[in-house]
Amino acid sequence: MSLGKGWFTEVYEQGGSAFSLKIKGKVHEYQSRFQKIEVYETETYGYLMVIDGCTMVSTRENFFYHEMIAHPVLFTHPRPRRVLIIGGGDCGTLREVLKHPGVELAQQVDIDEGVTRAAEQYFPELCASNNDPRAELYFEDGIKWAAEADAGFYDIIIVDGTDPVGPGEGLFNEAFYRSCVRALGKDGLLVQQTESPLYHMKLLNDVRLAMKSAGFTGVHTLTFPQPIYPSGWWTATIATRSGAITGGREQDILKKPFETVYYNLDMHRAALAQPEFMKRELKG
Ligand code: SPD
Repeated sequence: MSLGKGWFTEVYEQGGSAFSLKIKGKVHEYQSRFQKIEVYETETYGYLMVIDGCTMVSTRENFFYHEMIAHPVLFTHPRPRRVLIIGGGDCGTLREVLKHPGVELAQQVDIDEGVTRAAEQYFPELCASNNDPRAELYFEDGIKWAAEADAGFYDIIIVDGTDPVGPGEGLFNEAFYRSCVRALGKDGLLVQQTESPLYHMKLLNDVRLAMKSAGFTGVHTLTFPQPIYPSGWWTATIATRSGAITGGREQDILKKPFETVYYNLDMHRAALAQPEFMKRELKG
């Protein structure tokens, strides 16, 4: 059976697989200087943002990604106050970061203003904290931003980029991680979306080794469901400026003063657990 008109399909050629959503129609299309941004209204997933043909966020399930890229790392750092988000233009990660009352400053640096403008229109719930006095939004090159940041300024850097092609490519290499090591304080942590554990083991290992070579002392890859991305399963890799990554601040997770849909202490522990093939194959 072939799906055509009335469906959005992202084909993942290397995996020999595809993901489709039934759509009512395309409601937004914008070719920015960097990439093509589209938004579809779907039958059952609300709105769907697509960049250069790849699914980014849907109304129905973005909580998996945004909660899991933000809360595990924020609940691992002993006292996160200054957070830098590189990418993240749909503002969903920013909203999760600002749920933490101890955060004093959250800067979001995305190269493409077009992503944020589309999110404001079709995903206003993700942009709900954009006017929080602790939030600063910049539309600049995150690689340059990290390279020019004051040494030791940030507690946490979250790299919420696209796949490692196009504008996102430079966020996956040692030179970028070196800038991040410099920009982080002594307990500093970086977390980055690192693609699918089923399809992208080489990339995962390249990233982990590059993080170590750049000066991070420990790396840990966590996994979580991601229904709209290739394979339906995704990773984020946390890197630490000093020591190793152990569990989170468990008492604080239990008492978290905000609502989540997916994240809790059990999910934090589950995300840190490593399946056998990852124990065998992960390097770094
Ligand atoms: N295959 C798509 C990977 C995109 C990861 N970033 C998504 C942005 C959500 N804030």
